[in-house]
Amino acid sequence: MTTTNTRPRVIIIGAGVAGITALHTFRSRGFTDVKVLEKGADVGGVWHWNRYPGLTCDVPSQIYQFGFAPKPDWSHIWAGGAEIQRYHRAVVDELGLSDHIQLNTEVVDARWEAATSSWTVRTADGETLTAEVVVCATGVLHHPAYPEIAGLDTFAGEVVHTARWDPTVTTSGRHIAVIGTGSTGVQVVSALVDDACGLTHYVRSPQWVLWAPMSLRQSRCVARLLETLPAAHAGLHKILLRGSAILADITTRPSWRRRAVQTYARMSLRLQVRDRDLRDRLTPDYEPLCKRQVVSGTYYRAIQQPHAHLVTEQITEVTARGIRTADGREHPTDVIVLATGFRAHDYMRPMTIVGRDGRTLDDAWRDGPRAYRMTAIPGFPNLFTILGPNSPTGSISLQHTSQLTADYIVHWLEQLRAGGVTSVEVTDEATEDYNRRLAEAMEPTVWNTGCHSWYIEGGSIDLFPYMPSTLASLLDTPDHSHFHIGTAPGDG
Ligand code: N01
Repeated sequence: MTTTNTRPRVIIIGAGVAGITALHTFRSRGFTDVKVLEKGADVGGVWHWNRYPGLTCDVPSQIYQFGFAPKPDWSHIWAGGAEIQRYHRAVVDELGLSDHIQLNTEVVDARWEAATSSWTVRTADGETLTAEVVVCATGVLHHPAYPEIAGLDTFAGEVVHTARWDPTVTTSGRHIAVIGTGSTGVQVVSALVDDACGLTHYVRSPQWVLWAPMSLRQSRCVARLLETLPAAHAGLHKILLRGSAILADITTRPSWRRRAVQTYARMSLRLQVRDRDLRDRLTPDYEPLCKRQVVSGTYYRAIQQPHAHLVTEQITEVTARGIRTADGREHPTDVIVLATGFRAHDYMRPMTIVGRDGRTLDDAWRDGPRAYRMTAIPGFPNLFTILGPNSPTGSISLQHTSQLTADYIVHWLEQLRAGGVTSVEVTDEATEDYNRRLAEAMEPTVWNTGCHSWYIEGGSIDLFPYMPSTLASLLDTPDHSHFHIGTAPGDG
């Protein structure tokens, strides 16, 4: 039976997928004093901040949803960004979570107060809040990475980053430059090319682009069936979770299945791009599946339109009129679209987080982010992260990982609720040991065979090598011997 108690008070930072999952999970387990502080003007995290043309989830929507809020009636198999964002808003409203989320509130500082075993949290507006527990659900893909290109600030036209899209920028009938060829660059090129007067895609490192029918609609009959048979819907979700584990396995471990997908990637390029020179320039210098996989049903067609151009020469500078490349050519441009990704290194920053004995997170993570079971950090009592260091990425459901981590945190909230326990802090030894085992587990995977992920390159957050089943078992047995348990005076 669920008991209610206002202690511990919990502050969750961030109202994206992880923050919404945590809020709902904690409340449904009887924790009533839970507040989410969200910097943005709405919930949704990346789906609130990213609004670029063509934004589509490249993970099927029937898996890209909360287990506790199934949505049978997605319009497409791979839903667009606006529909996903509406879903987040609807979930928050329908589950009665809105009143617990404070929008437009940026946390700038969180400090552990040993005397009261609580965190003091300050916001950019000068508000001060106190809670026994802080949960950072701040997301890795948050801070846009702006490239350092000489002259970018002298450009006379408009410059827009995909992660902060400006809807007032006109792209129709203009010459557009898109820089970057990750999942975002490929989507934005496909979306802008039709109405542009000319579009040039600047590709520093070509990517393998797996063909998939991304514009496929989900049939109304499927929606009706899933609506009528919730058990079948839940079953489909489970099957898709298993499928994502197989995909993660394909991505990380050498096998015949991996080779089959690699062949499919090569065929996707070969069959869609018949021009040999263009194909050569679109061919990466690494094996397929060595980076987070890009999926598109339209990119290769888009780049072959007569008014589309692929430029693989290095960019040397931006001039007032356009972009100059290493061959000395200046490419006239009206709008520069930066699809240059995120500063993953800045995870949980620029907040100042000060733990026990004045230790800052910057100190603790000087050699890179690390945590015990992806969520607890030595030196930071009563503080947890969701989708933190080494969390599964790529094809594994973020909602599922968030749910498992939130359930794990609930265990510690229950200890704090039971009375007597005032603080829980993972030990250094347990964290060391966990990260050593993590490195060992990665040994037979591609991450140690010269194949690097976007996470390793961009932010030293490695792909977690475990599958959802083992992930669940890693998170479901909190081990008290690995934690310092603080108790109130007199409680021993
Ligand atoms: O960013 P990226 P993204 N000059 O970091 C290039 C998720 N996502 O926004 O490879 C020229 O992948 C850089 O070139 P290089 C997904 O998890 C999900 O596309 O460094 N180019 C690269 O091509 C993904 O992993 C969905 O040589 C420069 C690009 O910019 C993550 O977001 C949809 C440059 C950055 O690629 C990030 O993807 C979209 C320079 N100076 C995204 N600087 C879903 O559907 C950088 N680049 C779930």
